[in-house]
Amino acid sequence: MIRASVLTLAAILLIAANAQAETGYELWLRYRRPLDATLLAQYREEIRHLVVLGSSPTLLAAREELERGLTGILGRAVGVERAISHRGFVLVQGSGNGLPRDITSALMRAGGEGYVIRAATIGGHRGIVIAANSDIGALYGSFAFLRHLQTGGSLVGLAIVSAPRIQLRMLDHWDNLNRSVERGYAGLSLWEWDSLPGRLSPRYKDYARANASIGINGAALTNVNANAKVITAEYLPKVAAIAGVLRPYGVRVFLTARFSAPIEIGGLKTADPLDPAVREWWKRKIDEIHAAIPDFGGFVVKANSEGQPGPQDYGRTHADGANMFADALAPHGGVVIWRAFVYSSEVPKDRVRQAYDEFKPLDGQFRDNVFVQVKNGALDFQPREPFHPLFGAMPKTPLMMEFQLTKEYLGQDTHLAYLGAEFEEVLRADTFAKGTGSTVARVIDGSLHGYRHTGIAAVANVGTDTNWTGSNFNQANWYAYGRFAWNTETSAAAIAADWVRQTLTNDSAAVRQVVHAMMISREAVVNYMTPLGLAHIMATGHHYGPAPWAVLPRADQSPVYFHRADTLGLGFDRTPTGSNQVAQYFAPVRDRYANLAAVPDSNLLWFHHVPWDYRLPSGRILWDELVVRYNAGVDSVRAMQRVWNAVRPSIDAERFSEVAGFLGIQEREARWWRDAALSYFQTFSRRPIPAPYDQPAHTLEYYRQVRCPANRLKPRCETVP
Ligand code: BDP
Repeated sequence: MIRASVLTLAAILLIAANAQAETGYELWLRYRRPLDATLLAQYREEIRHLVVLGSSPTLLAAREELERGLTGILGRAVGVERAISHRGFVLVQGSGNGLPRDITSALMRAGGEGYVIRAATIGGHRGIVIAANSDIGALYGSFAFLRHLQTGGSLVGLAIVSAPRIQLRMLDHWDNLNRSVERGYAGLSLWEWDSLPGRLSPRYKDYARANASIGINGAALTNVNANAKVITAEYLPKVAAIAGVLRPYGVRVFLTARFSAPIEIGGLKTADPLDPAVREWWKRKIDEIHAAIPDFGGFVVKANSEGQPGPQDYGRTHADGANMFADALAPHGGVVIWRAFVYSSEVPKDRVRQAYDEFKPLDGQFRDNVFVQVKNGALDFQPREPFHPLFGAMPKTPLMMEFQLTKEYLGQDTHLAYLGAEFEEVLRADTFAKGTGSTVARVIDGSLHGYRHTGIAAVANVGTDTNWTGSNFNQANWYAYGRFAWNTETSAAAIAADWVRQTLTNDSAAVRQVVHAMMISREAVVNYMTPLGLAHIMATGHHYGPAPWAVLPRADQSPVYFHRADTLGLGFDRTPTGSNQVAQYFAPVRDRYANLAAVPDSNLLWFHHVPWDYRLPSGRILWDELVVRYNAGVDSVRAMQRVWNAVRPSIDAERFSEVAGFLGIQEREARWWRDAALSYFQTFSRRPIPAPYDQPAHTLEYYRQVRCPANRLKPRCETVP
């Protein structure tokens, strides 16, 4: 009896020691021992000591990460040695010096930032080589090796070569200097401006590690709705301190430039980009920034959009504005990232036409070090949009992609929506700019038009929440973005599987199920929020929850402007009989979108105003199809809940219950979306919700009264049914 309880106690202590609390803070860099005993035995056999050749800060970072990672994965310390002396080495170096010929020739395919990971015999000893043509490549290779182990990869015949397809892989923070985050749902801004540069939060380094582990190499620290203060002498030392922590991890710092800064902080009377005094002011300012941050990446600029100042205030073009910055940044090797998200103060006939109409004519007028950054769709980060027509339309201007990780319109912190599926859909879309195969991926990786430089960006979803991203599953979007930025041709499902293995569990059956749930999650959100090509029917301001009925003072901010429901039908006519926005696409995309019989269901109401009784390829009329889709969205969330419950034995208690709680909210809110939207659209269609589908739980009036607090930090809507 006594013996049994001693044993039980010992067992409990052992379990407790193994099961570290899973707060989510470690992200995908958890480095737990593999579940599979054979694999663990192989790793222990083949990995015995670490040899890192070189002592740059970047190689020290690689060594530190490998020590940490290998210790965790092997469950024992790994010796660090100066040279290979026996079998089981892991050799890391940022050059091909002294390596076997198969490795040096593989390095020719690795480029400046890529890496080679290979099983090798050196000096008669067997081991593994992680080599690159630069120290940062060696760091990326070290992370890739750890990922290989974390995802259960074998060491037998190991031979990996990898290089990024896109040069600049950015994370854009929309962080304000008061530490609030525009569209942030994960706590405060990571940047602790008040205590910088004196105190460096340990988070800065962990943030840099996470980015480097997925290949992100640039971070714009501040909001596109910029504050000129960040480039004053008061703030530059603070920025420099952050840059100092990120530098060894290959992450260069960028800032957002407020176009009117010469007036606001420079005492000038104008910010006219052709005014010599203004140009001189920016030149000096940029020299000053570079003196503080020698590898400063450049500026991200939002101009003449949503009330932000810009060159058009002085009768100048976007090119005039961008080129002014470009000229001042060029001597330092900096770039200007000029955003194409322009949303003017005049109400246009069709808001989604604007970026193309303003930017396309400027192709060829930008300096060499200018990027134009284009959102994935022409409206604004909706659950689904057709790809932006500017992709393919500016062969002489390097276009950067801008995705949004923070899920402003996809349920924010609470709803599970894996964006890998969206990245894949957009990147694989064919623009037909140069015939078949002119994918968006090939536009931004530069191979279609021979761009002189290439880039991709995503609006970050990180903050001070312990788990970084508000919910554990939102981490997957940060991760997937980095992996797609490195390799645009990768698959969302493969990335999801890696993330689950690194982050949640290595149990193969559970991995399959969770990946399935992730892969249906984005379509679920599309279905219960904006099926069949609907868009922007979210509540005003915070964009959380449904308000298709909302009419705002400005037409093109109103849901009714976007869905155009009337007694005849639903949807925005963008064909030649309407705004003719379809003309911005190349043939045959344009013809397909313009043709009601050919347009994909997923974009139907984006391009057409469709009669309620129009029959879809499913055989159902529009109204019935809408009912089916809204219900499919709810059903998918329930399916995700079932998956989550089924994998419970494989998931730690902390994260299991966090996710289960959020899925509960999501299920309730999916029904809220469905019932609110259908009861509203029903006032136009005047058709019944067919059996066997649920009737709305409440009256339309009830849904119209539901309020969410305007400034949601961790908001919950009042009376969600
Ligand atoms: C919209 C956001 C707004 C941003 C804007 C932008 O609602 O907060 O400032 O995009 O991208 O999605 O500039």
